[in-house]
Amino acid sequence: MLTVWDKRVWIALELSGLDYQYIEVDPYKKPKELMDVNPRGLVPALRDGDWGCYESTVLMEYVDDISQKKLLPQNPKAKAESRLWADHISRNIVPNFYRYLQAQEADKQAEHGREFEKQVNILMEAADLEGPFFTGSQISFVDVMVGPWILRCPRVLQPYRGWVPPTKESRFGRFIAALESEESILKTTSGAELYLDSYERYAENRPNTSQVAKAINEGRGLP
Ligand SMILES: N[C@@H](CCC(=O)N[C@@H](CS)C(=O)NCC(=O)O)C(=O)O
Repeated sequence: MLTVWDKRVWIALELSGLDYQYIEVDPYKKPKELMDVNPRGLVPALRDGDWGCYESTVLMEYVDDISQKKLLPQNPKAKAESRLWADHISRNIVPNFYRYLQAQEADKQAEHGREFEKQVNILMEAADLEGPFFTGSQISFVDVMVGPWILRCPRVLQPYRGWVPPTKESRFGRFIAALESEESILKTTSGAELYLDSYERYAENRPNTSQVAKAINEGRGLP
């Protein structure tokens, strides 16, 4: 039985058809069950029997390795490209999401908002033209890597930062609609109130919020 903490790996497991259990933990409180698997105290973390591991991309690839239903393309070149875009998400999209949300001055919010939009557009320009998902009509690795962050645009960035949704017909608009109607994503998405509540501390850039908030405030990437 696999035990998982956090969204992206949860979606991957949901799509894999493997037997698993999801455990909701508050990563800010660093419960022992999380620390036992990840001494850094961050989610995602996963336990498989008496073995445990952590780091989003590592776990996403582990789930793909042990699953019959693959999220990564099997062609080595296409697989490398998916990994390349997963790296873009971790390196550019996610940190800019936090920079945009944690910025307190209007000019900084505008600047980081533009940067976030630019990084999302770079991903969209690399996507299959028809889509609606990144590599075509089916959800795959890159969609799961970025999906939870895209869902946070209308749920978190719009109320807190005035993020403006794209038109429905645009490539990004069609991508959002596809993610919003994908069963594995819907099943793992919390209600609107919980999003607002969880991200309020970031939107106000409260001191001692988290390791993530601290790293962003210090101009570093994600921990
Ligand atoms: N490099 C790590 C970063 C993980 C990460 O930032 N996790 C956040 C939630 S999305 C967390 O656990 N935050 C708690 C904290 O910052 O103290 C990964 O990709 O797995």
